Amino acid sequence: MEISMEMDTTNRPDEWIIEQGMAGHKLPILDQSGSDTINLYPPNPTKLMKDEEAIRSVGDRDKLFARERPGWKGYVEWENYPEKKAKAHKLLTSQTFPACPDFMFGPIPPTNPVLSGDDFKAWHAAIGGEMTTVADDSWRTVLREKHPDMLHLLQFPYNGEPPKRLVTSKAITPNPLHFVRNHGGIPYIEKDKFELSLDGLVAHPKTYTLDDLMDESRFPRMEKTVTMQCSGTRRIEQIALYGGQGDEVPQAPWAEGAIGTARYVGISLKKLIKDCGGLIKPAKHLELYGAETYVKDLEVGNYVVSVPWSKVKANEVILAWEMNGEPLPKIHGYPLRVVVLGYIGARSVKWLYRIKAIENPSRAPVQTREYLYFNQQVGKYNQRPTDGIQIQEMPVSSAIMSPWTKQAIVHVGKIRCKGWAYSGGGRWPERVELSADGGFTWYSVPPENLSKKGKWTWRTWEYDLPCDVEGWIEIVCRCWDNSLNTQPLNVRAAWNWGLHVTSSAHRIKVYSINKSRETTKKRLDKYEQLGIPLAPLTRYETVPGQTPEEYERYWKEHDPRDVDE
Ligand SMILES: Nc1nc2c(c(=O)[nH]1)N[C@H]1C(S)=C(S)[C@@H](COP(=O)(O)O)O[C@H]1N2
Ligand SMILES: [Mo]
Repeated sequence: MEISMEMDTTNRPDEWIIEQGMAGHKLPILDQSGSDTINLYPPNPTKLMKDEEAIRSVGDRDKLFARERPGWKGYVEWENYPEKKAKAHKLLTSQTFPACPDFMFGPIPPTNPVLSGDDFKAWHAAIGGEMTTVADDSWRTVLREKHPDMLHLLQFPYNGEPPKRLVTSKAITPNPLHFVRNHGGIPYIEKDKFELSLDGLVAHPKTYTLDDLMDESRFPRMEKTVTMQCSGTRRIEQIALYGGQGDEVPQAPWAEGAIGTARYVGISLKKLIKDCGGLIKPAKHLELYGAETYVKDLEVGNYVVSVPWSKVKANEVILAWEMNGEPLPKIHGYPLRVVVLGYIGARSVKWLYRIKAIENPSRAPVQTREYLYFNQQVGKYNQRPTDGIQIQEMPVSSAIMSPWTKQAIVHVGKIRCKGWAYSGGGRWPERVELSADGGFTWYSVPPENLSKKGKWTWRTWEYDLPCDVEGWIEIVCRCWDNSLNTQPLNVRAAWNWGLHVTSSAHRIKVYSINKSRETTKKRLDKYEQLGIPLAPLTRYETVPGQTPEEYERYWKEHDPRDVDE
C-alpha cells in the first residue's frame, strides 16, 4: 500500500507559521467588544475603482500640471494654487490604487531595492503632466549619483543608505555613500535659471540668483562639517518588535546608515534675512519650500517645513551649494539646500526655492503630521497629530557597524568592534562605552580611538572589546554626550508608535569562539589539520570533543552521577 504524505485537514498549509506570529498580516483581528468573539479577517483585495468621467472632468493634465518655469524640470508649484491642489486631489480620489506590501507584519522582501513604492509611482502617474516621468528620472539619478553598493530601501521616493561596512569607513562620508531620504522626485533645476525668493513677514521681499548668494561682498561664506541624521535611523529595530506607523506608507525600514557627515559651504540664512530688511512682526518662524511634489494622504503639495527664528538668529541655518568640495549632487538638493545644524534631517530642505517668514510653525504636513514622537500607548485609532512631539534635535545615540548580529567570531580574547556615535542640538559624544555581557559591565573606548570631536558632528570609533567567554554574547554600545545624556538600554523603553528616534543602546548578538582558551585552540588547530571548515555553526561536529577512551578514563577516576547512601 502506498502511504500518502497528504493529510485530510482543514488547517491552512501555513497554519503553524501563522499561529507562531510569523505572518501577522494574515491574522484576523479579534473583536471582543460583544459577548462573542468575532474574527475580523482582512477583506479580499478590493476591486480597483476608476471613475473615468470624474477624471476627465478635471481637465487636460498636461496643461494643468505643467512645468512651472523653464529650466526647472520636475517642478510644479502647488502651494500658490489651491485650485490646482484640489484638482490633483480629485484625480487621486476618483480612483483606487493597489495596496502596498505589508512588510511590518509580513516578511521584508529579500531584494534591492527592498520596496518599490508602487503607490507613490501610481499617484505620480495619475497626476500626469510634469509628474509623468518623475519616478523613472529619480531612479536614473540614483544610478548615476550613488555608490553601486547602496542599499535601496525604497525605490521611489528614493530612500537609500550605505551598507554597514561603508557607513563609518570614513569620518567624512563620501557623497556617493551619503544616505538619501526623499519624499518625492528629484527636480532638475538649471543653475542659471535658479531663483530663490524670500517673502512673507520681511521688510523687503526679494529674489536672489545663485550668483547673488555666492557674492562674497554681500554675504560672508560659511563652511561647516555637519552630521545629518534622519529621525528614522535604526527604525528596523522598532519594526522588528512591533509594527507601527512610520512617516509614510511604505515606511523605509532604515538600519544604522541613515546618518552621514559632510562639509557644506554656503551662507547663513540670517544674513539673507538682514538683506531683506529683517523680519517684521509677528514673524517667529521661517517656512522653507522644496521644489518637488509630495503626496500626503492623497493631498498634493510641495515639500514644506519650518525652523524657528531663534535657530536662524544663532547662525545655525545654512543655505548650502557645496558638499564635500563639489556642487551639491542633484539627489542632495542641487543647486541649493538648507542645512540646519543639530536638527533632524527633515528640516534641511533640498531644492530650496522659497523662504517665507511666518508667525507660527508651518502647518504643512511634513511639519505637523510627520516626524512626530508619540508615546508608546498611542494606538492607530486614537492618535492625533497633536499628541506627538514635533521632533527637532535628536537625542544622543550610537551604533555598532561591525560585527553583525548572528556572526560567529574567532578571536584571542578581544572582539574588534566599529561604529558611530552622535548627539543632536550641538552636543557631541564625549564617551563611547561597549559591553560584551548585555550591558552589565562597560568598557570605555579610549579617546584616541574616536574620530575628532566637533560641535555638529558624529564620532566614528573602533575598539578591541575584551571578551573572555565563549558562546552567544550580547555586545551593547552606548554613548555619553557632553551634557552627560545617555541612551535608554533597550528598544522597548523608547518604542513609539511613530517609529522615529530609535536611540536606545545598540545591541547585537554574536557567537564568541575564544582561541585564548586552550581547548578551543587545540580543537581549531585540529580542524585546520584535517581541513574541516568552521562554518556553519550548526554543522554536525566531526571531531568529537572527547575520544571514547578519554570518556571511559574520566568515569573510572571520578564519582558517578548518583551517590550510595
Ligand atoms: N525638498 C526636500 N527636502 C528634504 C527631504 C525631502 O524629501 N524633500 N527630506 C528630508 C529628510 S526627512 C532628510 S532625513 C534629509 C536627508 O538629506 P539627504 O537626502 O541629503 O541625505 O533631507 C530632508 N530634506
Ligand atoms: Mo528624515
